[in-house]
Amino acid sequence: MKFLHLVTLTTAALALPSDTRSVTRPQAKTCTSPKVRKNWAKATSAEKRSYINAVLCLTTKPSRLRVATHTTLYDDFGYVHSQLTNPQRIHGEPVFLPWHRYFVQVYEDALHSCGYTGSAMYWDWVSEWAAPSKSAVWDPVLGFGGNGSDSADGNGPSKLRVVNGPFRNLRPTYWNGAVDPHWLSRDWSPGHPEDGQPEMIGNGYGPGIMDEVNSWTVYERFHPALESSPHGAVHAGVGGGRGDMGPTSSPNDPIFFLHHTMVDKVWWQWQQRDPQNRTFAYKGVRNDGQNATLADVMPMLGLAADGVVRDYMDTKGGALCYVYQ
Ligand SMILES: [Cu+2]
Repeated sequence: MKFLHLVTLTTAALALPSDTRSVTRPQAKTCTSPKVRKNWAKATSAEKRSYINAVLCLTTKPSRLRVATHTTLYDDFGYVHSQLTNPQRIHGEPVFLPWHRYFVQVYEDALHSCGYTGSAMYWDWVSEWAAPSKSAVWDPVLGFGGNGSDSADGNGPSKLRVVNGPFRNLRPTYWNGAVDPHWLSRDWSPGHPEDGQPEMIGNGYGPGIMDEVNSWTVYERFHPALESSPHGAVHAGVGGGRGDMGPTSSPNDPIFFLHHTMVDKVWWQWQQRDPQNRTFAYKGVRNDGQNATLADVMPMLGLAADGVVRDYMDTKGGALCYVYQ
């Protein structure tokens, strides 16, 4: 029943993409002391511990969606992302950037409900592209653990269980839209030194690609460049074929949010280079064939209120109040 209800809601939202009646608009407020989003590698041990504990705490909170029994608030993020990817409503179209910006904010708010007082943090893969596996984000104590292993107990050969770190006993419920409880998995892409290719498809987010992405001056060119590589390369580099970062349920891997906070930082920096022209620059063709507008509604399927694109363009206005370090 609940599932059918959700499907109905989704269909209605598709039919009325600019309908704002069911949407919560932010109260008029000024952003006087924006939160500062930090690089994970530069955060203090106490900040990292607090973040990790809050992520684990999400697995103890009841689901806001209740679409399957025994799911938690942790699972809701993978579920919502999966549902909105099939049919495709949040990738390959202009809403990709503001929707994921909103999604990261919803996640940060959820972490706050678990005692975390800091801001979202990012994995700076732009500066770590040459040796991504050496990043502090994979630390087994103050990070997210490392690669998966096919010799580990549990998942069988189709998913490589993460064997160390604070999330080694994490059991996400969904896999690519289906109920399929499994251990958190990663399948890092190997490097090919003979071809000068770094591990985890590092050249997909190296200086050459980033210069190209940042060279675009209009949103309708900048957005697709950012979404394909680097964004897609990081998903594929970490998730491979047998890890959670690959399929549509990629928010199962807590690194997803550090990755998407970095994507958001790259967009923010692009906006900052010409704030007058770029803060509200939003253009392109939606997957339904219509032109994208700032009044477009961004669905959250009950995880949070649906949002309006305009409220998520300026990180120091509308529904948001943060900057990047
Ligand atoms: Cu996504």
